[in-house]
Amino acid sequence: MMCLLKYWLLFLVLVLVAFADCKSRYNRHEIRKIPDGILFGTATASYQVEGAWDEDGKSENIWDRLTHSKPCPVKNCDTGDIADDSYHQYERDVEMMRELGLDFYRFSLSWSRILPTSFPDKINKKGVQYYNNLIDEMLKYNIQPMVTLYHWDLPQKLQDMGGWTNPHVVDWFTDYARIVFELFGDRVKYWFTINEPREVCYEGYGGANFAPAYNLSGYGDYMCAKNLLVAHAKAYHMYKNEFSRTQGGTVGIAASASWFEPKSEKDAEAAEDARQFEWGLYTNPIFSKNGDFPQVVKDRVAAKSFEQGFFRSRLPEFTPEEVELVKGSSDFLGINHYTSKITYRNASITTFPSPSFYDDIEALYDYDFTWETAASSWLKVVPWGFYKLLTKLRTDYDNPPIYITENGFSTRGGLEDDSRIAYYRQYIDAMLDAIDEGSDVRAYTAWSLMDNFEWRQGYTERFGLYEVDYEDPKRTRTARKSAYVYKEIIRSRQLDYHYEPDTTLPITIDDGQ
Ligand code: GBH
Repeated sequence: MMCLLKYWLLFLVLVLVAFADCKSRYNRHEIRKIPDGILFGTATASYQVEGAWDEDGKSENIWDRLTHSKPCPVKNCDTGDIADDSYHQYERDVEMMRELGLDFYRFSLSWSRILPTSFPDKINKKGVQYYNNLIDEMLKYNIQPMVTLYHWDLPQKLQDMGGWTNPHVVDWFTDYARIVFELFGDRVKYWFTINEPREVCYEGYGGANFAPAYNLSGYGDYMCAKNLLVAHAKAYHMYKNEFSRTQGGTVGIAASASWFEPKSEKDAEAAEDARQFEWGLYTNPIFSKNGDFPQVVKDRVAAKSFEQGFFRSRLPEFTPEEVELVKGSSDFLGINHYTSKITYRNASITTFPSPSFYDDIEALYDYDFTWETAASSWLKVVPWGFYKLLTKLRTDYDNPPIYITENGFSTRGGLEDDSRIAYYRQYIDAMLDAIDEGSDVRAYTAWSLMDNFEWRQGYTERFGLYEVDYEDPKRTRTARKSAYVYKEIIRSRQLDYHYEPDTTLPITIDDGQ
């Protein structure tokens, strides 16, 4: 009798365990196959890794200016003056790419390193040589370069003339793009014009978080948005018309997109508004069937502007020609995705100054207290938000080819980074769910190859698969546990939550060269 009871209890426990397992969707115990053809890589950006800020003829850019200003605006007064010293250590960087077995590496070019006057009248040979060395070293080992033309480090001279709020930036950017396609397009087949328009325009011109920290919310951000999209589109068409035939590459943009989840059913509209203001502003003009800024953004900003006494909308209009120029100006949609936010509307709360970008959205953001947090306070672990985002992009934009151009997790350092490993597994799992349902995801990029200058947070928040020692003049890089795991995901092309690497063994190069 006792014995039977024991078996009965055991059975009960098993049923409970099985049930709990079904419920935690992103903690699967089966091994999941990754479809063939999806490329895997890592990413960095020029200002965050290169260092050599005034070496070999490079001129000042807006992040040099911001980090050198007093009082220093960055945690610990950190700067990118030396950063990871990749300007001198690109061979080690490529060695790490080989250790990981990457298909590609996404990096960005420093405009003021290539064109010290900002303009095409002078090309800095030494700066060009650095990128040639990096590209050639990667290609030696069959690692594809994916190159971003602009990841936030505008030449200071152009900023002095208004930067992205000056419509002439369209010419400045296309001239720079032409030089870059001519210099590197024989070997580079994947191009991204601009990294994260939202961060360029909102964080730099609307807010004061990023350079140039203009703090002109509700004007500067919208002016930037229009010019940036036209600049992107002009560069895209120039490539298609003048370089495509001989170089045969593909060109797109990399937009940041968080998922905005409604707090309750009645907040569905607030969440959708947030999505349209936060990323639709940049993706709708390119990827929607009709082009142009999202209707809700146009209507809301115009209505508020008139109420506020303006003679015209604070959101500049595209001409019909510009709508056509921008529409469809991308071979694929690059998405940088990290996290989600809870969104709601509460008319009695007036938190934002008027006019401002957030006053225009009329939505409030929050986090669910059950969500795990990275070292970056904004970065909560919400893998299902990634799935929902990919699903929405598929349905809203008629299933465009998608490159996940960034996804990653921050810690405060240390080689045993199980929380980062859990993040990557769950997010890749969520991505595979969307792919199973038809999303056309072609590439996945982990941010980042190694720790680097994390903007206003300096070196306090670490995103690297490799740890960088900033006390060491050589900026020695060491593989974290997550590097071993990412390598195994790429090698085996499968997701296995139970895989435990032996980190006492060195991470080795298996590319057979
Ligand atoms: C990406 O931006 C960048 O492309 C990359 O350079 C960066 O290193 C990486 O993410 C990690 O941050 O401090 O609460 O005001 C991601 C978008 C926009 C997320 C700014 C953090 C600041 C939030 N980021 N945001 S807060």
